[in-house]
Amino acid sequence: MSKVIKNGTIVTADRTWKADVLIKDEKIFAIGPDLHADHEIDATGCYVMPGGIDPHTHLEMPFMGTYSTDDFESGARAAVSGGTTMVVDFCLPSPGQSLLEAIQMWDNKSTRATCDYSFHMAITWWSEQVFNEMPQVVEKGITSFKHFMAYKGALMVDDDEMYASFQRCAELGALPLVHAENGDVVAGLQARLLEEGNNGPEAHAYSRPPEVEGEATNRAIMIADMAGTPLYVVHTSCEQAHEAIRRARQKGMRVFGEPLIQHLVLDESEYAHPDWDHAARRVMSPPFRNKQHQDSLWAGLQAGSLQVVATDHCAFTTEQKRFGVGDFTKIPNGTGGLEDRMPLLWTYGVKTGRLTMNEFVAVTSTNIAKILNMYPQKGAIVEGADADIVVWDPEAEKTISAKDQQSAIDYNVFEGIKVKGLPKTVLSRGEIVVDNGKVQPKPGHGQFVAREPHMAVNKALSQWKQVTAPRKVERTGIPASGV
Ligand code: DUC
Ligand code: ZN
Ligand code: ZN
Ligand code: ZN
Repeated sequence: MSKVIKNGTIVTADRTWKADVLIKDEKIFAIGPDLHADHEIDATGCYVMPGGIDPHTHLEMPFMGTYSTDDFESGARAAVSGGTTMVVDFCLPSPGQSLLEAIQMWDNKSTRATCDYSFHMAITWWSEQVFNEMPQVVEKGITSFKHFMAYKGALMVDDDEMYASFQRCAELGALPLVHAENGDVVAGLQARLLEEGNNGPEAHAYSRPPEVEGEATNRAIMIADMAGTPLYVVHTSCEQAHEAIRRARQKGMRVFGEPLIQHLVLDESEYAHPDWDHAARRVMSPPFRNKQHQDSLWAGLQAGSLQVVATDHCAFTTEQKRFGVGDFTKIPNGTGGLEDRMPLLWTYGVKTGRLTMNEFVAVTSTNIAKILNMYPQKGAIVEGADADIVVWDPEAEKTISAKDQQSAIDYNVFEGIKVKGLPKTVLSRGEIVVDNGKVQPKPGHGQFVAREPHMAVNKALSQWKQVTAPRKVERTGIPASGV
């Protein structure tokens, strides 16, 4: 059945114009005046934009002795209800586990997704096996590899391993990603804070100051430069990290930075809240920062030195957060945001005049589609693109509340915030998944999006070389214990 979105104003990353959009067989078939189809969607007074892409989610992920509560079903429902039509989730092998086996697990988890999805692969350990599996991962359409510079003793990779993996990425045309925090310093600060009797959620923020992020971001950028590869820095939360990215870009390096909506909207005062649960629910890494850091992130989005707004959606219930009563290092790290990213960014970005509507589309969809090499299948309103479209009502308002959210957790870190600008109708590959503000989940409709590698720097693949004495890695099973 063909569909047409009529009477709206199309907003893309590069232009704004009035036209109808005709959809056939999951794709955009035509764009122009006066189009007709079997089913008409009225977009009078609305903007018609590429569906959002959230390139940073952790759905049903084994982490810190538990699993994040939103899975691909509730997570994708939350995504579409907020205008996001694609997520890129982190496939996370436990140290010692085969990358291909981990993909199998993520394939099984994602079968009930309502919207399309792709994966990044996490490099949580380094060995000849990992080295040899990386090309096979790329062949499966997973062309980005995440490295944790924090979570020492669990997910963290050392510099020699990171350098070796970055070189491997360079020759495969894959994009390395980093979680940039100095894990050694964080571990030291955590131990000292606990020794001094600081065991509450506020100590989480003290243990991860902006300096640990700035240092690690600089280090990752320099290592990427020496390995000859671009770099994508996830959850850039502070001026120190932003400054490193700006400087690298000015030198001609392809380094990308990704602020989260949480860091743009919420600040460190949340951790001083007298209610333990309130503060613990907001524990994530990196932690929320002060106003100066927020201003830096907004400036980066405006100036183009930061390119993408994501969520790092990793949702834990209050009960799970309470694993850390008496020891903040055991509070599962993570917050939600999938559902609220686009309305919040519209409210705090477009409505305040910080971002144009076209910039809004760029940072919520188009830029990451280009960075991850899936443009214009995703992130575009052009003939032939997937019909992932949000009809956005700039006049619709709501107050964010856990009681009407799709996420499976029992609270919302944005509770009580008023947003103006909401999705009215959302299409995922031509299927209506939000109809007049009502979510119509289609579990299983979502498909895996395979991505091509970028042009490889060096097609002649290298041979395995041991970097230093092999790290002792024991199969820990799933979930990764102690992580
Ligand atoms: N940070 C979080 O807060 N949660 C998941 C992983 C991460 O790096
Ligand atoms: Zn007509
Ligand atoms: Zn991270
Ligand atoms: Zn993350």
